[in-house]
Amino acid sequence: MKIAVVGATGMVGEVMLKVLEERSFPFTELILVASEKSIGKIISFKNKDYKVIGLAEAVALKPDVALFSAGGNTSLEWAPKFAAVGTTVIDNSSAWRMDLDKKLVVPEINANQLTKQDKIIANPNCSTIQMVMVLAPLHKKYKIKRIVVSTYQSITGTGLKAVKQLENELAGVKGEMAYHYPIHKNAIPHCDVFEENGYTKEEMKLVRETQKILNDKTIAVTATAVRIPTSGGHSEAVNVEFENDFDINDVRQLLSKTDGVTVQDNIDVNTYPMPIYANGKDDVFVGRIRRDGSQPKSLNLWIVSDNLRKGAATNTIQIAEYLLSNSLI
Ligand code: 11C
Repeated sequence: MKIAVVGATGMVGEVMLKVLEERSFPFTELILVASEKSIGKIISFKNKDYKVIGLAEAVALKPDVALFSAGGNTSLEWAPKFAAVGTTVIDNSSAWRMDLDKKLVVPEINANQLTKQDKIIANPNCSTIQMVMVLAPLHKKYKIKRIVVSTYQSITGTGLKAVKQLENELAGVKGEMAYHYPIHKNAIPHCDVFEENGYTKEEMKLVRETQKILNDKTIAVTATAVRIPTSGGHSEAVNVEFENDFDINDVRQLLSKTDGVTVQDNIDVNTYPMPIYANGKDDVFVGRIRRDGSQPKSLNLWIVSDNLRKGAATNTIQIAEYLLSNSLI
């Protein structure tokens, strides 16, 4: 079992290595891959040093599975080359998510669709993963009609350049900007690029990916994605309207029994999810669970998760674990 991590020097790549180690993912060979400028770097994993190699060299080694987090363009060019030598690619970028032939997988929800023929598998966007983890069981029971979501996204979702921007601002140092504006003491309603319809690509991922993962194009979704100066996780205020009415205690009970979801909801003692709690954890946290009094059959939720873990690295590795335990690789 040879495993490659493509984008091993990036923020998600680093967390992938941590998660592989924590979960004792069973491999015989670890291949660390990055772009030209990082080739030759040494990365330590379980007290052993590994030299980072380039993409062409990695393809020639024919890994059984490659965990990609190296950006959309790298995925578009290189995932097919790995697939052609028999590697199963699990890709974190947005490159393949909406491709009709590719599966978009959150293991707790739809890993059962996977087959041996799936050589490029897409990992959803972080803000989508945490939302559908909570909404999938509710959709099954009450059928969702419409979702209104506003996100409060961590700078770590943008990458190292954004983390550096905030550090520079805090230190009062001028430096390279990841955003058009300062992020310290700010909230920027602009995640990823704008599309022609006036929404950002991040907002449209919440629309399109949710429908694909929940396998229901009738679900109406509208989103506003905002960047805030936090690390540790993305937060989301979610309003959901259902076809069928619910009992609020049943909703709480259902969510507390859902694998990968932790209910943190006790306003009497000020308990609710926050990025400082989610940071470094694999679960998705949900709280502020309450009926929307302004219209029937509607619910308000507050959902928080570590965007680099369940939103990226952990979900990818869970897909690999599923493939392995079902003899699909
Ligand atoms: C963000 N969600 O927080 C993004 C990061 O489509 O995989 C991941 C981008 C993606 O900005």
